[in-house]
Amino acid sequence: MKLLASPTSPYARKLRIIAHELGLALPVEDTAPMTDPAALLSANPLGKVPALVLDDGSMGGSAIIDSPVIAAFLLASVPGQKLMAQSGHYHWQARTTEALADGVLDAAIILRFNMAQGITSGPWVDRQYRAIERALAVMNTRVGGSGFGDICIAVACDYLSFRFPDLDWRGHNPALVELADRLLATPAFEATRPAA
Ligand SMILES: N[C@@H](CCC(=O)N[C@@H](CS)C(=O)NCC(=O)O)C(=O)O
Repeated sequence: MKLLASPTSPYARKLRIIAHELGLALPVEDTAPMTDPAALLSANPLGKVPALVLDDGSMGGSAIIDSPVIAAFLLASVPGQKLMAQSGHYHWQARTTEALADGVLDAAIILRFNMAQGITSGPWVDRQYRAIERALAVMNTRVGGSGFGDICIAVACDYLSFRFPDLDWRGHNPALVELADRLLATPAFEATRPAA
C-alpha cells in the first residue's frame, strides 16, 4: 500500500505518525492535490490527500480515503494495538478527540484558502477562529485519554504553530503545551515535521 500525500498535509502527518507508532511501513507518494493528478483523482474523486492506495484492490475498491477512515484501517491492521481502545467508552472518546483535532485542521484550512483569496476578516473567518479556540479548550481537557487521541491533538497544535504562528494556543492551554512539547520531540514527529 502507499499513501498519496503532500509533505505539509497535517492529516497525512497524523497517519504517518500512527503508522510509525504501530510499526507499520507506510510509503508516501508525494502528491500535490491542487494540481489534480490523475492518480489522486482515481483514488479519491474529491481530489484530497491523504488517500491510501491498497495493493490488491480489496476492501471494496483500490483506495481508502479520509484520514479518520485510513487511521481506523491502520489500527485494525495491528491486532492488539495499544494506541486506542478497541471498543467501548474510551474508543469513542478517542474517535471524538480525533474529530475535534481534525475539525481544528478543517477550520485552519478554510482560513488559509480564504487568506489566499485575500479574505482575512468577516463573520465566516471569525467563526473559524472561534471554533478553533473552543476546540483547543476542550482538547486541553482531553490530553492523556489515549495515545491515538494525543497524537491527533499534537498534530493539530503543531499545524497551528506552522501556519498560524500568531495564534497563541500555548498561552491558554497548558495541558496542550505539555503534550505538544513531549510528543514533538519523539522520532515520529521529528521525522514528519513540515518544512515551510
Ligand atoms: N477530511 C479530510 C480532509 C483532507 C484535506 O482537506 N486535505 C487537503 C490537504 S491538507 C486537501 O487535499 N485539499 C485539497 C482540496 O480541498 O481540494 C481528511 O481527513 O483526510
